[in-house]
Amino acid sequence: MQANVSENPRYAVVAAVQRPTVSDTEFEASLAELRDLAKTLGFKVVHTFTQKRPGFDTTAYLGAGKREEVRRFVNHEPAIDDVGLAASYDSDVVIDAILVDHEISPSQARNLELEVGCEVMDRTMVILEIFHRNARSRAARAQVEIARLGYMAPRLREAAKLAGPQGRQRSGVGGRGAGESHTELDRRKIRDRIAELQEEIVAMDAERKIQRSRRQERQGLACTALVGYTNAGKSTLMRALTGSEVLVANKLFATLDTTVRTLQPESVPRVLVSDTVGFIKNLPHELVASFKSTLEEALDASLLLHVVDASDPGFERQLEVTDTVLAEIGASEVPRLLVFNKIDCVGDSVAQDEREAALRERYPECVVMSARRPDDVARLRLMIVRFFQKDLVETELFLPWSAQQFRGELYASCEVLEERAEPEGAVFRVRGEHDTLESLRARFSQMS
Ligand SMILES: Nc1nc2c(ncn2[C@@H]2O[C@H](COP(=O)(O)OP(=O)(O)O)[C@@H](O)[C@H]2O)c(=O)[nH]1
Ligand SMILES: [Mg+2]
Repeated sequence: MQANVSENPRYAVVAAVQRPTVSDTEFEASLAELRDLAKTLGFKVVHTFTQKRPGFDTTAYLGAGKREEVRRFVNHEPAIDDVGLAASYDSDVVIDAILVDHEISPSQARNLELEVGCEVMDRTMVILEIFHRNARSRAARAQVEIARLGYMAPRLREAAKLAGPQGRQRSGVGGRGAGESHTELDRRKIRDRIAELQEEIVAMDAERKIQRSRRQERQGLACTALVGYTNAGKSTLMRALTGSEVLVANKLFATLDTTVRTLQPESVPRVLVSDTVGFIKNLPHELVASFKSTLEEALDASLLLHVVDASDPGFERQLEVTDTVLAEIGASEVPRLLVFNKIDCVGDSVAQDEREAALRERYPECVVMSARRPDDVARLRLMIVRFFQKDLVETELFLPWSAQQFRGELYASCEVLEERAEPEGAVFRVRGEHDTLESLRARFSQMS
């Protein structure tokens, strides 16, 4: 996901209505999550507008006064009551979007867009865009397209109204992809397309399972994937573990994206780390299927790093949901390392020690750490490497002096722990895969 953080920053404001049934804590948590999601899309959120209302009316999500406040803010006009909002961001910044923390109706969106003068994206659209960017397999792409079509269908007519007789296309994120190419389609065509995609998914399902097992066998790659809720620190850990921004130049992944990198410093075997689309606390139910299929790519990993924000009061529930969903997509069999991150965010050092002890007691195999502490990251790296080395064996190989041209190959195919010279040649103490080492041994013995 990190790779998609936009080349040129775009700016947005967030707006949300708090209804009486929603507690302050819930409301704040949802807003914080929306801001995280916005960041994932490359938006810089410059302000959050909130309002308490008993409900929404059918045409307007925000009240008239609030809409005017947002309009003035977005258009760099002074605030009405001199609250000083307009001065809180640079005058040359252009606000590209207003992000609304609910799924709003097409007409609510259209009205707000007309009034404020910039694109409106609701929570569902923000999430759909993230899935769209993260869906890599054909099945995931199809699933996300279904969700997008379902979402866009009722909005197309509103978009057409907004565009006016010239048929101007909506710009920006919301108008791209499924939206853009389907503006002319009527609802029947959308239904047909959805049905077609669903058939494709069924057909792909079988094929995909075969591909996955083949892919792993063939490549023999050591892959680990980071899974967990948005904001748990997956991308931060990914960066800390892989260090460089260098793309993995492996054919399998080169076409995908930069969310796959090599564990650094490199190990034997070389370990690939991949980031996945994060779990979302307030995931609209119509997006569940596309979320799961986007996450399914985590199944290609041999080890899952389940990252949990230890400082989040709701972490236990998140942990359960993650486990359940992983089971639903068939990932229960994939070995898993439970990583409690952000321990540095839990109060003072006494509180941190207490939390760590409690976590260790409850989840004996877990890692408790902070992605901000290099020692912790190094420790996690070692655990990952150990996992992939557990099937490796140690042995000694003898290479005659007359066959030193094989040194390079030896070093490339296993880890050399020690090397010593003997009268007839060099003896290497090595660690590697059993089969690899035995085939080397067989060849070296022919040399003497
Ligand atoms: N204090 C602290 N902050 C962290 C830690 N890990 C991540 N963060 C911060 O938490 C926020 C979310 O991290 P990110 O990696 O984007 O989470 P993701 O959504 O799981 O990819 C960022 O602001 C990070 O800088 C940690 O261990 N300690
Ligand atoms: Mg991330």
